[in-house]
Amino acid sequence: MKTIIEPFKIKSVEPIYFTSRAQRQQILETAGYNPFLIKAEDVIIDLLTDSGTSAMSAKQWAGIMEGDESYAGSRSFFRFEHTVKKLTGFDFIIPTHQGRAAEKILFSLLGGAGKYFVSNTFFDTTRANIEFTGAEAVDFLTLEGKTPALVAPFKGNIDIDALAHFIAEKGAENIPLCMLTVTNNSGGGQPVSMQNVRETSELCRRYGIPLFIDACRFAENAFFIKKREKGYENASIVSIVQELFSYADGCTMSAKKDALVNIGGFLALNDTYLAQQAKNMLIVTEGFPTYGGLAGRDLEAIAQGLEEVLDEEYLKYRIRSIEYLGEKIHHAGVPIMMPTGGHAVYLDAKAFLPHIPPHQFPGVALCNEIYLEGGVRGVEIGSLMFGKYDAAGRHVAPPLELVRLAIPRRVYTQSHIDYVAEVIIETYHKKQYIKGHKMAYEAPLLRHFTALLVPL
Ligand code: P61
Repeated sequence: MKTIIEPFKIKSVEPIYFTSRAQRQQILETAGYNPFLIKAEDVIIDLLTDSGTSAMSAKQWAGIMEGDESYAGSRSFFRFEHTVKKLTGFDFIIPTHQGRAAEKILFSLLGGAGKYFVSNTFFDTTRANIEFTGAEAVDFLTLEGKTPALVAPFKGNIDIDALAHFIAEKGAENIPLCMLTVTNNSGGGQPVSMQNVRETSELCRRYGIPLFIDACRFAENAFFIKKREKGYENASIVSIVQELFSYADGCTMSAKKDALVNIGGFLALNDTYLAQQAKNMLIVTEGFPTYGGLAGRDLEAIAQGLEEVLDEEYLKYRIRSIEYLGEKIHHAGVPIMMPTGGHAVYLDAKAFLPHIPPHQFPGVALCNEIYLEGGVRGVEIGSLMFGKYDAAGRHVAPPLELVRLAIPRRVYTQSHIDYVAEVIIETYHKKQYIKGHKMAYEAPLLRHFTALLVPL
């Protein structure tokens, strides 16, 4: 059969509340034109994030009941630890309440003024945790990855030559760590090839720089390797995952993505001394090392989710459902990041709204218009999230202005996605009437969460 179906049945449902266009106009105004400040109940289809929004399986819910809530030495921890070790091969597994808590610990230990951290692209929380220590976060995405309309198999790759040049210029002693984000969330959910991971690892090892994986979407990345990289056609997803981690010295993970849970994360690593320091900090900020920032039941659900996410039928459906939305709107002329990535369709707001300059936040304007049109919530990944000011106070735009429509795992059906496509295409037909926004309030770090804006 040609039709790829959801490889699950639905046992429990939640209502969707409908709003009128006039209501949504009012809601937007009240929210300061910032989609993060809209109440979830006022959203018809919520594509703000794929993080923590997965539907858990019956087996995960059963695991919730099975959770061992002992303070120390919980059985659930050992199940969690065993599963993570089997996949990553790392020696020390440290549970945290979510991804950024793992980042906070890692970068507090390695960071500081005068240090440089390098990556294909750091996600915003990672970048913020680095900058918070006084260090600099530097991205080396390939030119391919910065070209939205270009179709290429591994647009998440790091530019190895640029990285080598940077290491030679700054000195390896000033670069405590290199991180590869798989898939590359800020760059369109694009995968990183095994070859690129291997070559990055070789380069880093030559200079004694530890390589870490930001592993949030490791299974989706592995599926792309299987489908697109020569030599992996017949490899199992597990073996691809294991090979990928074998090139690294550690990872940070937000379990809220590919572990199919609503909360959780971990730091995993091989260095005994660093692991000891990390555990000491964990005790101060998160909790005892056999629960971190989590309950025993959360550890059970993560362990179960990490097994389920490796199912190839699931990954086939998952990647196809993203591609399906991308195909529909692309055929209608909507400019998107090509090809579609692992967890989201990214609209190219620069091409969608060429009349709105970056300092007027084209991505935010587009998000708000899509919400107004059909109650669909996406997230801007562009000047609001990543824009900076130079010494003269001028706005410095990031290379891409995107709107991400992130698809929660196992939550929406095909007709929900058809509805989203219709809303996007309708918005595209009205594009010339969409207006830019200006900032009314911004916080000094991660400003997009709380910013208030007004349409021009
Ligand atoms: C997301 F609007 N991502 O994509 P935590 N690394 C990577 C992530 O994608 C990531 C984290 C680390 C989110 C949630 C989110 O401004 C935003 O478990 C590649 O969320 O701490 C999270 O993992 C951090 C959305 C985060 C945002 C920050 O939607």
